[in-house]
Amino acid sequence: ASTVGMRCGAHDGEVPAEAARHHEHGAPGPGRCCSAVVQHVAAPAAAVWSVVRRFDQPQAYKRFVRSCALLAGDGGVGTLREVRVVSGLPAASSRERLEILDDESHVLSFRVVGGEHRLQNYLSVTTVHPSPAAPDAATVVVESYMVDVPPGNTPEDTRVFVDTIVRCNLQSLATTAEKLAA
Ligand code: A9S
Repeated sequence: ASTVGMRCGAHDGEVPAEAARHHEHGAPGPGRCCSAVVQHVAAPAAAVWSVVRRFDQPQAYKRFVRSCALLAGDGGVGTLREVRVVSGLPAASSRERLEILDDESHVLSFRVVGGEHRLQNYLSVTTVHPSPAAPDAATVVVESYMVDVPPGNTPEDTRVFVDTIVRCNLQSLATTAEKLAA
């Protein structure tokens, strides 16, 4: 995985324009910061998307998730989930609402609406595309986010913390999808 540059949600030229659009959050407001991470996966985009799209099952690849319960909805837009987090993080739980689930363009977006943690107003966008180099066999995943900088932290601190979690999630997503497709 690589972390992508200064513009929020910038991409590296491998991402189709219609997907890149979803990552253009604009300049973060005061006290907000953003970034994006790119992950290459050695599995077809359909396999990767089948894992990403399950908003009810983040534990399928997110290692920091201990459990997940739906509070409202059935996995479509508007679904509310409560995620409980493994110990060792400065967090206990997170309440998250599904904002976009586009099975045609392979776009998923959720927003953090509550919970016991320090990432207020976290907004995440994930897109999944066939790799231009090997469209039938390989995939590029882009995940961008925007979040409030917690009191007492800098934007740089915040990006380092969140990029680390997102990079872990995407590496685990790659392993999961590669096993699925094998
Ligand atoms: O789950 C994601 O897609 C990405 C992140 C950065 C999740 C962060 C998190 O859920 C914790 C893992 C619990 C860490 C939230 C909202 C706050 C944290 O402190």
